[in-house]
Formats: sequence, structure tokens, C-alpha cells
Amino acid sequence: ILSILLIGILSFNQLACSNTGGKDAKSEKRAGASERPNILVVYLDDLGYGDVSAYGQNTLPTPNIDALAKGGVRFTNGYATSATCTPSRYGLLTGIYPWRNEKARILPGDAPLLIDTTIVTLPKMLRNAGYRTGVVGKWHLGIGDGSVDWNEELHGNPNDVGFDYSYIMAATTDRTPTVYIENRRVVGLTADDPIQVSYKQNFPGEPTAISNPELMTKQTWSHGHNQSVHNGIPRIGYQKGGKSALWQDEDMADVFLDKAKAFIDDNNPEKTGEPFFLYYALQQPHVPRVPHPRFVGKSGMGPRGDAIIEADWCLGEIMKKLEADGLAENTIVVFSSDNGPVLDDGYNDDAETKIGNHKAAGPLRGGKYSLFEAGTKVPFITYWKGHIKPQVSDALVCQLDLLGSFAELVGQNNPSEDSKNTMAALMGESKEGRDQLVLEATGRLAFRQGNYILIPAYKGNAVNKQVNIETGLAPETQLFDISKDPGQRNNLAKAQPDKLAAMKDAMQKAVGD
Ligand code: NG6
Ligand code: CA
Repeated sequence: ILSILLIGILSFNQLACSNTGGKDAKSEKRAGASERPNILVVYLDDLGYGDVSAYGQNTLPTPNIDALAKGGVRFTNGYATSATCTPSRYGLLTGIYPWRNEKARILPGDAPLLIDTTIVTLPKMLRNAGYRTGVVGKWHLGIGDGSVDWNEELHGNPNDVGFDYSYIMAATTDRTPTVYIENRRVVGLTADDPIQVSYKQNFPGEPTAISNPELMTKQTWSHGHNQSVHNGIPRIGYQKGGKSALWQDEDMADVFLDKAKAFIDDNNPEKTGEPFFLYYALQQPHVPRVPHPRFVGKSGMGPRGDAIIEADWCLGEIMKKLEADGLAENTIVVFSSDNGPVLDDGYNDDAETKIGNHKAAGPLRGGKYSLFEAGTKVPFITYWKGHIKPQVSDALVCQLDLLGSFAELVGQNNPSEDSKNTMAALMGESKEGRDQLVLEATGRLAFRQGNYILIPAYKGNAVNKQVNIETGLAPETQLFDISKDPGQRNNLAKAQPDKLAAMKDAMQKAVGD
């Protein structure tokens, strides 16, 4: 019996080792229509590499994320494409490098839809494979054509780029309009009190955080965020009216969780005969951090830590839901974050003063907005009960590749050259992901190949003083070997001229002219 077991283990290993991109038995099998698991992408906003206990120092309890990591593949080289939200989400949903689209920058709340409605996005590709698709949570990819009337039916929204169902906030929790949108309608509007939104000027007579600072009963701003005030919290952008539709920040986690669960109920494959894809985009721990009162004080780190504990709870609830409905063995879960961490992102919420020993970026340098590692290297976990062998993987994986990878899983064509099929790495069957990756922060690019990272010389401040984060920008070229120097302290550009030249060459080829 022992020898049979051994042979079993050996052949499993051989399969795993030989799987370096070519089609093997497993991927052949996957390409068959027989394997169409539900897909759940749980995506946090500004969660840092070190914020999760499984990645960090056990300073912040994240038991549900840790359980996912323990039962799945915990990637130590998992990346968002970008160090800010809009471009990362664009990369995730289109499989196209966001730097190819000049408009893929942090969008205002009234920006037009960024995604071309004619391309095959991740949800469209899955829909072509018979999936029912939904998005719940943060959108931040624009809506409409730039002249949206929020009181009318909305066009150019998630439902026009591949989602059958959407329940979203338009942009961010700190931007107007502070309302939920279900499919094509703002939720809860009444005809007698229409909502108006502007990013150009205030509406005559409406208070702002500047004119009426006494309205800021819950949080005050440290930079930016001094326009319209809603729920005692100042925001970016102006809005007027729509009182019955305005969200209560404290309830947002529960609202999105309920909608995510309802989507699973409505789209249970036992009922529909088809699998589902749910993109569950949580708002935490982006500013303003306003967790429900039952989480307040739980972290000892103020609202930022409390919001992360709340998000961890949300993940736990959605996993419980999958278990309770008998879907856990038939659902692949991907957990990640859109960009790295920031403490003071514009509100006085004690994030810096109460952080204690916790290191939101873990051992990495930089943070949100940064070309250094902490900007784009994020927690990245895949979990599929009974299918994925628990492990830690150092394979280079990126959210950009979910499109190409899932296309292979469900037997569809991969519509994007940028998006690579790294399904074997995502499944923990191979330690080989991509061999190179272009990274982006506020419009500038860096390049990773193997264990080296090249940051070309850029003009600009070395530190973004508002948020107190090193940008990675420097007048000289930077080259790091992150296998030896994960904190990017030792610039090898002078010591390794041949490597530098090879990296520059490879980056140029990857980026084009
Ligand atoms: C910045 C905001 C910041 C945050 C960010 C977007 C100011 C001063 N700062 O412009 O608070 O909203 O945009 O974050 O306004 S992201 O995660 O959606 O990219
Ligand atoms: Ca973000």
C-alpha cells in the first residue's frame, strides 16, 4: 500500500514540475466544459502586504483571511498592476495593462466609463462560457459618457461591460455621489429630491467642509476632502439633494455583504444550472474608514485597523455562505487588494498615531502611490476546497492574468495578449507564473523580471509628503534583487552594469517605445 501511495505522490509531483506552460493532462481536462467552478474574487481597497496576519506580524487579527491562506495558495509575489485603484481594477477586469490607456488614472466620481464596451472583459469572457456574472462593491471605473443625470437610467455602467448584475458605489467612499447604484438606478431616490453631482463647482447655497466645518462631526480632513459633507464626513466632489438615497458609511460593509450573499442565492448553480462569477469589491480599508460600531475599538489601531477586522469578518461570512449552500467545493476564490497601504490618506483618523508596531507594508518599501514594492505587491491568495493543495508559492502572479488564466480554465479564448495563462501557478500545480511584469504607479512604470526590479530614472519627489510615502522616484536608475533585498535598499545599478543593460532592454521590449 505504501508503494502505491509513493507512486501516487511521485506522479503528482512530476505533473506539477513538468507543468511549465505547455498543456498537460490537467489543463487538457480543465479545458473541457466539465470544469466550470463558480468564481469569487474578493478584492479589498488599499489593504497592504503586511496588514494580513498570514503575511505579517500577527499584530492585526485577520483569522478569516489567514484561514483562506492556510487552506489555499498564499502567494508571496502576487501583484496588482498598479499602485492606485482605477488602473488596478482596469487591469483586473480587462486583462490589459492600464498604462496602455492614458485615462486609467484615479477617476473622479462623475468620470465617464473607462472600459471600452466592445472588448471581451473578464466577466464577458465568463459569460460567453455560460457564467452568470455580478459585481458588488466599489466600482471606480467611471459611469456613462461624462454627462450623467444620476436620476435617470444609467448607461455605460458595469452592466455594459459584462456584468448581469451590479450593486456598486460609483467611485470611492470619499467621493460623491455617496449613493448605491443597483443595475441602472441609484437606490432609494425619490422624485421630489433629485441628486446633483459636480466636480467643477459647488451648488449655490450648499455647505462645504470649508464654509461649515461644524458639519464634520465624525471625521475631519487632513488634505483634500474639503468639499461636500455627508454623514459628518467631508468628501471630494460636490453634491446636492438625493437625501433619501445617501448611504450610511457605518452600514456599507453589511449592505455589500448582504447583496453579495443575495447574488449567490439568486445564482446558485443548483437552481440555474450555470456557474456564477462574483466580483466582491469591498471598500475597506480605504478612507474614510467608518466601520460598523460593532467593530469599533477592536484593533486598538483606530478606524483603519477596525475596518480591516470588519473586512476580514465579511470574508468569513461569505465563506460560511459558500459552505452552508454546499458550494465550497465548487467555487474557486481569489483574494487580493487593488494597491498597497496608506495611513494618512486625507483624514485625521489616527491611522498614523495608533499604528504601534504594525507594519502595513510588511518588509516592503513604499506604499500606495509608490513604484517601490509596497505599491503593487499585495496579499494574493487562491483557494478551492478539495482542489488546491495548501502551500506558500513564490510564483510571480498578477491580477492582470485572471482573464487569461480563467479563459483556459473554462475553455474560452484569451482575448488579451497582456494577460497570461498562469492557471497552473494559481492552482498551486506549478511554481512558475509569469517571468516578467510591468508595474505602474501614478503613470510611471517599473519592470520586474525574475527577481530583479528596474525603476528607470524619473523626475519627481522622492517622498509624497501628504501621505508620507516614498514614491520610488529618483534621478538615477534603480536596480534591485528582491530575493536578497526585499526592502529595496541596495541599488545594484552601478555594481551590475550587464544586468542593468539586460533589464533596460527587456523593459523596453515589454513596454514598446
Ligand atoms: C486621492 C485622494 C485619496 C484617495 C485616492 C484614491 C486626495 C488628497 N487624496 O486623490 O484620499 O481617494 O485619490 O484612492 O484627494 S484609490 O484607492 O481609489 O486609488
Ligand atoms: Ca485602492
